[in-house]
Amino acid sequence: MRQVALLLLAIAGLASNAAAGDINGKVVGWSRVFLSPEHPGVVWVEGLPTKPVNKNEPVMAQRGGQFVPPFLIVIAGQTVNMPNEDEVAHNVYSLSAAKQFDLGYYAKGDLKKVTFDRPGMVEVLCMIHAFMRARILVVPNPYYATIAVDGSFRIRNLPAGTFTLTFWADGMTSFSQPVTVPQDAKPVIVRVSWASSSAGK
Ligand SMILES: [Cu+2]
Repeated sequence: MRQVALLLLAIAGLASNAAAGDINGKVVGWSRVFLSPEHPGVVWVEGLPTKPVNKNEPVMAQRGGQFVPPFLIVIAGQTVNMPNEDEVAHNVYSLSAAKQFDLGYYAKGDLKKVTFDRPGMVEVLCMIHAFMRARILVVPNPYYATIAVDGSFRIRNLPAGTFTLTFWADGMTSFSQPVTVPQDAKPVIVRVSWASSSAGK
């Protein structure tokens, strides 16, 4: 267990030409160990009403004995296409609290779909190939962003109000921080003092 100190600095609406309600933020203290293009951190907003379901259907394929991509972010209510593009059969399932499913045995060319209704992390596994694993992060609404390697992120077009930002990165314990989006789009700086988060799940 590694203790990692975190300093979060979130700056809302700093850029003068930003649309009212954009959040420009920066997480300070997450090293590149936790933030990389392949394994981005994610930040999302809680406390907003759910928008109409996003009808886009992202894809997580089985290809070359792996799930591709191995990490996918979806919005609650979205349906993910899970085609088998391999010559061999797979049996895709999850036991995660946010979504339990078992797609059964399916062969090359088959397409199965899973709808993710509840926010949370879903671990996707194959019953036939223990080395196959992937994760799907279900965020509550479209107000989310990936966190760049330098810690920066932007969430656009939020309504005014006070919300909770939740931060997640692979290997880090997620944490939350309130943020207020002003009516008048004046710059707002939100600082969080050093906090500790343990590496692990
Ligand atoms: Cu498999």
